Amino acid sequence: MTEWFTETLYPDVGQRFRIDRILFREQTGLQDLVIFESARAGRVLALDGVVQTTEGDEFIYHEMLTHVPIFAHGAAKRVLIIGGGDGGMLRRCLMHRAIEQVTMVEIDRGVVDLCTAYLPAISAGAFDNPRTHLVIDDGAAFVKQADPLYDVVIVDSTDPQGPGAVLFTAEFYADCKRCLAPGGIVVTQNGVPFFQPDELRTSYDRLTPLFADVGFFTAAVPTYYGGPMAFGWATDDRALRRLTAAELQPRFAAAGIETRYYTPEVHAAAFALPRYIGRLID
Ligand code: AG3
Repeated sequence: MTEWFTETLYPDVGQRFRIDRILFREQTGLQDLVIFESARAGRVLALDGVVQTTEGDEFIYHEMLTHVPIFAHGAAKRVLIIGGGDGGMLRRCLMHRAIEQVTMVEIDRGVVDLCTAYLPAISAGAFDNPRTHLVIDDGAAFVKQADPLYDVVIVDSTDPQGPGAVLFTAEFYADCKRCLAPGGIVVTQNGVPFFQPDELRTSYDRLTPLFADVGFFTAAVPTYYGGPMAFGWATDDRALRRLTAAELQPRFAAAGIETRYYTPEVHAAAFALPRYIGRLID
């Protein structure tokens, strides 16, 4: 009998994966976690019925939420990741040799432990890096008391349901802003606008009173299906969003980082929004 994982993110449409092998399934105390093997996407992590990451396409999501703000900033030394339990974001940040410390605040230790055990290719040793500072805590509580020393804050959240909902509130965004060093940038996972238009609008409305420049960039991640995913961009430095591929190219070359999705051209182009997405925030 063929077994399927059917995603339950939307009430009326969904994607499914054939499960070739279940590697792990458990209630972590906070979330329902499953890791399974699929022919098309490799190993898949789902939380509460929603695909969070797959070996097959994690590079698109993780490269875009790290290299875009880090290269745009140009001199980032400290990065804060909220969430990101699989370690894919952490690994990409650590590729930047100029970054001195990456603090990652994950609410669910179970996710970190199980991903290290069953999805080791995603973190690839990042949790053992001496520049990694792993904190198991509620990200919303952490940003309330953290010092303002981060050049880039990356919100690698689930959708705004369950424990991740607080990471989309105005209060949380204000606290993120407070954690930024001058010239800092906040980036967020902001859903797939074709299916989740309200998520984009709500985040835009909550971020704009706080920052001089708020926008979105996109990338199509196949297993977050439904067209491009939107990533929120918030900073007080308006110039950072306008960097051209030619300006980014020397930074990328100097970093010597190998990528599979990110290029300076993709970076600059990612801020061009398809009309149906741009209209959501007009
Ligand atoms: N967090 C983003 C999952 C979003 C899925 N949502 C969706 N398809 N609308 C992933 C964590 C990976 N580090």
